Amino acid sequence: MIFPSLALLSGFALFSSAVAKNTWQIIVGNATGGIIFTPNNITAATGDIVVFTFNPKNHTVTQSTFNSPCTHKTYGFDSLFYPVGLGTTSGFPTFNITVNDTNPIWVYCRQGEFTAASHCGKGMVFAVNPGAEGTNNSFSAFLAAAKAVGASLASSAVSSSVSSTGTPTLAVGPSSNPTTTTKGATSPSSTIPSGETPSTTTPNGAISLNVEGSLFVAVVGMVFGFLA
Ligand SMILES: *[C@@H]1O[C@H](CO)[C@@H](O)[C@H](O)[C@H]1NC(C)=O
Ligand SMILES: *[C@@H]1O[C@H](CO)[C@@H](O)[C@H](O)[C@H]1NC(C)=O
Ligand SMILES: *[C@@H]1O[C@H](CO)[C@@H](O)[C@H](O)[C@H]1NC(C)=O
Ligand SMILES: *[C@@H]1O[C@H](CO)[C@@H](O)[C@H](O)[C@H]1NC(C)=O
Ligand SMILES: *[C@@H]1O[C@H](CO)[C@@H](O)[C@H](O)[C@H]1NC(C)=O
Ligand SMILES: *[C@@H]1O[C@H](CO)[C@@H](O)[C@H](O)[C@H]1NC(C)=O
Ligand SMILES: [Cu+2]
Repeated sequence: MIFPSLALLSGFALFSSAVAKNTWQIIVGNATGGIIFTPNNITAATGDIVVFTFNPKNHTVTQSTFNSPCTHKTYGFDSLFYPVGLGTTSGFPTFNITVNDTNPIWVYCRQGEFTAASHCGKGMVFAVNPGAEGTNNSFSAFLAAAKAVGASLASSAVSSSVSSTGTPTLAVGPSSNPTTTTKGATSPSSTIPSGETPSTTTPNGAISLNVEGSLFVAVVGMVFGFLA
């Protein structure tokens, strides 16, 4: 009997498509130490899986709320820190979330949280199912809210440095850092910039920018070195 078999097969096919899951690939950071999620927003269905792949630097994937874009949502997910050395080309660690409904999911990186070095404050945010462009919970509104947090942190860092007369102390290296907050499938590398830890942030936003600028030059040099 052929017909029952076909009916069974087509029934199975319908069932399969009903539960089919999409897997979304999100790059956290980039090869040159960028402070970025790529892509930074997706429209996903219930049951979809979002796979975050950690590129160089030392980022997290942490859930926030629209209204507090750079603060860990109570009971929200958090990947913890994944340090990946510059120049790493394989074996990147990953972190997955499952999309359980079609409500927006707001995400940020909490490196440098609550300081002028905040990655979130520099725009390192991501969203699943944000509102449409032009609505009050669009991705661009979320990004703007994150950057406003960053601007506020930078201006309070500058104003606090006005009253500071001491020389900024720069801790070198990750040796004093708690290991409990780091889950590294890739071993930490000495090429991770010291500016990636809260203890190394300077009280002056302008100094941070200069550090970033010279880091970028160094990184570009390294990348060309690797490619050459
Ligand atoms: C990495 O991201 C930064 C933004 O943080 C960007 O300026 C840079 O061009 C990116 N690098 C690559 C190789 O895409
Ligand atoms: C994340 O999802 C991908 C694709 O489904 C899978 O290959 C991988 O094992 C998952 N990783 C974890 C840590 O669950
Ligand atoms: C989806 O539900 C699972 C199981 O309850 C939970 O562990 C996970 O964090 C949820 N995903 C999100 C994005 O909240
Ligand atoms: C967006 O506006 C609606 C009313 O139009 C309101 O109920 C909702 O709370 C607002 N959402 C945000 C994130 O401001
Ligand atoms: C949201 O993602 C889409 C697709 O990657 C992109 O074209 C768009 O620029 C993103 N929106 C913002 C505000 O960055
Ligand atoms: C990654 O960043 C966290 C938070 O700033 C820090 O505690 C940890 O030591 C860093 N890891 C490395 C290897 O730099
Ligand atoms: Cu980050």
